[in-house]
Amino acid sequence: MRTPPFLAPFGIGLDLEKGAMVRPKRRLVRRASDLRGYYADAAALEEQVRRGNPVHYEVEEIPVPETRGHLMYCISRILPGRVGDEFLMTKGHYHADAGTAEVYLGLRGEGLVLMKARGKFRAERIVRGRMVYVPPFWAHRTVNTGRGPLSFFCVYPAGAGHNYGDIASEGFPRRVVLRRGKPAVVRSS
Ligand code: M6P
Ligand code: ZN
Repeated sequence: MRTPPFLAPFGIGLDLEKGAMVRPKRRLVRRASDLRGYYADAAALEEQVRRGNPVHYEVEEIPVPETRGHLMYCISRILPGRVGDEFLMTKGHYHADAGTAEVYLGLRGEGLVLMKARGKFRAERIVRGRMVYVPPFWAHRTVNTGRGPLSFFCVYPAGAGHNYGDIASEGFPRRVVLRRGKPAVVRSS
């Protein structure tokens, strides 16, 4: 195993009210067109792509080396809205190094962290002041069920990597949809 790169300590600003990183150095922006194949209502997604291809979520980082020993941290912000009746969500992933965990801390808004592993499924609520622990081997996807943006802080081993392929092909066993005016977790058909 390689020795982690030696770095000087540093501090950064987090705007906890906005749920944003102060002066992020890297920003991952995912728009409707990046989410093709993830939502049940593909036609509703294409309609969004045609109508300006809006941003669905963003991840802000001041990155550290992506190697063992370091901890990557970020703030993710999922915009409010739906594709058809399904609430906006992240793609979701396993870690490429599957035996690595992740911690989320809710900063703003409300949502659910969907997790699956070895035939099991769990959904944990995420809101300001609530921490969600994603254990090793659990795929994770976050859904914004609120009327405003959902922001959360994340920390995970910097060498973990993202495995999207398995989720892109298998999906999650449940979806989060609007039913009678409220979010509901339903079986994926
Ligand atoms: C969280 C973390 C990030 C991830 C982001 C968006 O903040 O898990 O590592 O990139 O959510 O999720 P995804 O990569 O699944 O689109
Ligand atoms: Zn992760």
